[in-house]
Amino acid sequence: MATKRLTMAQALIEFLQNQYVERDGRENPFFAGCWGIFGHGNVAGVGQALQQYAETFRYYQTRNEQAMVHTAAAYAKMKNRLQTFACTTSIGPGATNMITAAAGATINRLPVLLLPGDIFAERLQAPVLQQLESEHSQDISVNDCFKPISRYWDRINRPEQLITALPEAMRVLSSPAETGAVTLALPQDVQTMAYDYPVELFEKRVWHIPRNRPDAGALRRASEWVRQSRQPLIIAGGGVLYSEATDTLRRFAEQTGIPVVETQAGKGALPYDHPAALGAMGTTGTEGANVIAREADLIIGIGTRYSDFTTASKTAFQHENVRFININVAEFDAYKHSAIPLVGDARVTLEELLPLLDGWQVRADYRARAAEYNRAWDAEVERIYNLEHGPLISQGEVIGVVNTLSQPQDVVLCAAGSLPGDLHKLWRTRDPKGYHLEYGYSCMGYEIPGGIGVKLADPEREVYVMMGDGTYLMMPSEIVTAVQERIKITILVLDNHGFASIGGLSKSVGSAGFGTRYRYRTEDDQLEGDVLPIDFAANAASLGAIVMRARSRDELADALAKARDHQGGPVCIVVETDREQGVPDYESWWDVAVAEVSESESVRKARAEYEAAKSKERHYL
Ligand SMILES: Cc1ncc(C[n+]2csc(CCOP(=O)(O)OP(=O)(O)O)c2C)c(N)n1
Ligand SMILES: [Mg+2]
Repeated sequence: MATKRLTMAQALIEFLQNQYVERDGRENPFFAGCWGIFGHGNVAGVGQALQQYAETFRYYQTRNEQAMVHTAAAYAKMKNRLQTFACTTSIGPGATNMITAAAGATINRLPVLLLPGDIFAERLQAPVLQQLESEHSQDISVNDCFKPISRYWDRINRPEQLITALPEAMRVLSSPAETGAVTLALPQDVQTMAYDYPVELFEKRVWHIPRNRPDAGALRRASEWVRQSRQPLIIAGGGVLYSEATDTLRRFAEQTGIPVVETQAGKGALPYDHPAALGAMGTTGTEGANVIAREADLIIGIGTRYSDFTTASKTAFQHENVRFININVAEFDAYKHSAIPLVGDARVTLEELLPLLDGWQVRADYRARAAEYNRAWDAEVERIYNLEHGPLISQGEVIGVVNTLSQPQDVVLCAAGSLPGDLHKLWRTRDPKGYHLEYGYSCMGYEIPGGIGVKLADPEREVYVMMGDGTYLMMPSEIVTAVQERIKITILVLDNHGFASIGGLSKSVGSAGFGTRYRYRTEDDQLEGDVLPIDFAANAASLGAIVMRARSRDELADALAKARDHQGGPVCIVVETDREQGVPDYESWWDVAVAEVSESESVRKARAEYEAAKSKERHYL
């Protein structure tokens, strides 16, 4: 057997650069490179190897390990999971900094390969700098914290263990059903150990991404349920986009007349102006989506995991005999709500279901009702886009200006705060990849690193990163990365002096917005003094971004035009918005548990309202 003598780290990088994926005849390398920060736990092992392979496997520097995992996940999302990055760190804090974003990747079902350095396998040196010791075992390090958030986890204690670990890592990363964060913990001494690896390990390997087909019996039963239904509704989730099933979905909706609503991850499945498009579903949904969902007797969930925002905390579907058909690559999701599980790829499953529905469609008045809701919703969007609110501009107007001045293929990106709900309702999507919300983990700080990932994945598109002031403060540091890599993203910071979203939530649970404003501490010990003097524009400028401030719609339009012309680095536009001018809710609810006992009258009142609303929650058995 021919062998090649390499360190474990060299073997790892040589393997990674030879992994490819193929779907529908299109093939590409699975890894676009490696992000990292070096410390003693990886500099001599993985660091040395990355230097050795630098010409064929690009290394990117991040400022914060959490950020680079967001970047990798956003990149993978934009690439419909067909390409991602590896991420290398030192041991200890460098490693655990990745945990938050790794959980985000796994929740959002996005592949990322994590390569945290680990404590010496040899152990003699213990406790090495940054080692958390355990009194009960020498077989534990902080990297064990990755276990519950990884879809595959391994520790490479001997160099030859790579030979069996790497194919498993690739199997999981490239599996549409299994994918998420994959962690290979790499003890710093083992990274540097040489071994005679079989040369086959380094040959080009293509992982074929399957389009699995559902069970024929389940398909037949599903088609019978559709034919029996009077008011069916399709919920399009992220799986529709990952499967590139949007054209098929459109044909399906047009032939059957079944209206379509969208989750955060599924927004863009149909263009906003398609007559079957009822827009956002659930807690942050449109009126049409939520009224039709309430009455629907059959829900066809496609590529959705039915988060509480989609089901309005299990209050969205109120028809006495509502039934579910779920199309999902993951059995786990397909079985939710006692559905007929169509375990399979969204595109081929819709292709197989459609002929079974030949000659059937919804009643004409139901089709017309959906089209009417689509038109009415667009009028509502138009109203909010043009509020002319003053003296400070409203968030809805900012969304309107950005949407109006962006091109159909441009990407809006967001993750946390009040913007995700408003964007879900208001953004007019014209392209399946034009709307990028990280709303599985809704992780503050995702936005700037996420924007970098999207731009790297598709440099032809303009990327609009929309974020609140709170989330900006979590991770502004990646502006430096965008400067370093000359990555053009347009960052819009909507400054409303703290957490408008959670402040509003706090009021709704009777707690008056406690602790959610960015204000000085007062003499009577309240965080209710003057507004904190944070200069976001100066902050962004200090990190190297081109900055502009906008106080009105005209100034914002002007700034966006200038931003479009600028190339080769990040632009940051800071807009002060009116915290109190929110976008309404439409026929929906979200379960946030309210204190059962309290001395506060407002909390007791909120609790009473809460119990009334909660009574509508249902099991779907
Ligand atoms: C890492 C993280 N911590 C906490 C939260 C909970 N949270 C959700 S929104 C929010 C406030 C966001 O503030 P900002 O970015 O200013 O947006 P706004 O609410 O003002 O629109 C918080 C604290 C979160 N989503 N992520
Ligand atoms: Mg804010």
